[in-house]
Amino acid sequence: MSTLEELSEAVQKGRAKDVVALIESGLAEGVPAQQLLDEGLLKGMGILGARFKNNEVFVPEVLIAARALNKGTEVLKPKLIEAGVEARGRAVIGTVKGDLHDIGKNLVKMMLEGSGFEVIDLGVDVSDQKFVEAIGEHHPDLICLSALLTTTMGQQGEVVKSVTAAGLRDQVKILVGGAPVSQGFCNDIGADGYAPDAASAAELATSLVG
Ligand code: B1M
Repeated sequence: MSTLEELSEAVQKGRAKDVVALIESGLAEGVPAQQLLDEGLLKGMGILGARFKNNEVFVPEVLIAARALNKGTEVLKPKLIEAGVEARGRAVIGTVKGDLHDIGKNLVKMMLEGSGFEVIDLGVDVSDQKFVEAIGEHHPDLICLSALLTTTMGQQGEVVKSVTAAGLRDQVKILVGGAPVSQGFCNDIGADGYAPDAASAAELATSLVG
């Protein structure tokens, strides 16, 4: 079995120590960090996600796998982020209220940092009011909203409404993303931009702020 296959297996089994060890040995062998992320960590989570959908595995297994994946991305982070990038702006990021999924948000955060943004991470289950308060506190250029559930994506619209009601809409750009979100949805709720993945989110953030 190749390092990438072993890594995918280790994520599916939620073996955090193995995940970290395999990434370290993969990097030492010269496997690119992006390949370890895409073809190891995220591939493993994709396979587990399909099994989750088919009721072959349940929330505890997926949760343990997600923790292992997050440990792995911590090790990869310095390799994925280019050193010494000039500061571009400040972003506040969070997963919206009612939603606990943070893997995608963490990747977007990492790519933003890699593009020179200072990122304030509000975590998961963040209410529209918390985002409004964060604008007052941190004065960001951008607010980044992640949602993974069809039942929580509407919260992104609530954030846009609350930021507008607070009279702060012209001070920040609002960027949305997450598996059920689309460009059409972004237009409907009046956000400034939608990105399908973490790398495009960082590119879009740069162009919105620039
Ligand atoms: Co959840 N879950 N989950 N889950 N879970 C999904 C999302 C689901 C599709 C699984 C399924 O049924 N096939 C389904 C949603 C169905 C729907 O609404 N359409 C689902 C469900 C139903 C649930 C629960 C309701 C299950 C239950 O309890 N019965 C529950 C809800 C809990 C809650 O949030 N209130 C639940 C719970 C969980 C766990 C806690 C067990 C765990 C999360 C752990 C964690 O995040 N720390 C979990 C996981 C891991 C998943 C799957 C398997 C994987 C999600 C993931 O991390 N993908 C997922 C199925 C799947 O996707 N195959 C599933 C990898 C990640 C890198 O991708 O997050 O899409 P993603 O991020 C991408 C892009 O979307 C984009 O960039 C990222 C990287 O390129 N992106 C942005 C994300 N945010 C962005 C923001 C941007 C721009 C781009 O700009 C700001």
